[in-house]
Amino acid sequence: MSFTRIATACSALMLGQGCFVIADLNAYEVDEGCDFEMELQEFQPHVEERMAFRIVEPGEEGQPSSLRALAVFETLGAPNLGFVLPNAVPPGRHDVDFFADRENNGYDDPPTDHTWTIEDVCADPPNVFPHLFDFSVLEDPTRLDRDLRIAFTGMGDGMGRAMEVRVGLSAEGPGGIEVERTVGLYRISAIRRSEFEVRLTGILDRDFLYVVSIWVDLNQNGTYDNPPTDVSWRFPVAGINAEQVQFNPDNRNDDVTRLSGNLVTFR
Ligand SMILES: [Ca+2]
Ligand SMILES: [Ca+2]
Repeated sequence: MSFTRIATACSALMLGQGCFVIADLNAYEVDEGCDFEMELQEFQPHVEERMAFRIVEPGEEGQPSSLRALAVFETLGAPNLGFVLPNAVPPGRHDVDFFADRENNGYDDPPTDHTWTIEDVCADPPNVFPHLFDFSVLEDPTRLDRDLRIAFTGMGDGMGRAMEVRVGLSAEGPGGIEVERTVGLYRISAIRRSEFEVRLTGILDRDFLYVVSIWVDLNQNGTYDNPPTDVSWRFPVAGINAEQVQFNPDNRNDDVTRLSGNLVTFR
């Protein structure tokens, strides 16, 4: 079954009990922390590279920092772009450590990778950041005990299209699942294979329930459009099971989402 047929089928089900409309990710209520708002400028050297952004809580003296949220761009895809992770920064001072993974082999100290830190991300958002050659050695943060690993198959209909995976920490509220905090974003600028894996390391706790939203920019306009123009899915994942998630659009009967607005925007 194609992406489009899945979306149409589930849209019809929305009238009944099979699907439900999700909360607007851009409309999270922000607690004492803030949205993580980042704006990159003139990142031409890294358009074809993987980039990772870690929101970290600095440790007490001599202690390592702790990872609180993670955004990965596989690849960056554009020299000028902004993104917002709704309510991703918890209360208290948090920094963002980010790097361009120049050999696609994970973090290396500069100048092998290009690496930067912005302190206190909630102080003056958005964090507008022109490309600089003033690099910081990044600390390896303490992580939570679970990765999110999604094995994608049957993604041939999305070939060449951008795809996003969003991960929210969920709390159950009246009327069903309610997403409260963004802990992960994984963006693929163009799907290259029908089978691949997405992995966000150390952002989940085994004892919590999360909500994963996935969308594919089927019409390639760089903007999220409600199904069936684009396709999107949403499903809960328990932290304990987060390292063995299987995703094949032909085999799933998840709730089709109607996200509103993009987390990532190109300038
Ligand atoms: Ca590297
Ligand atoms: Ca679109």
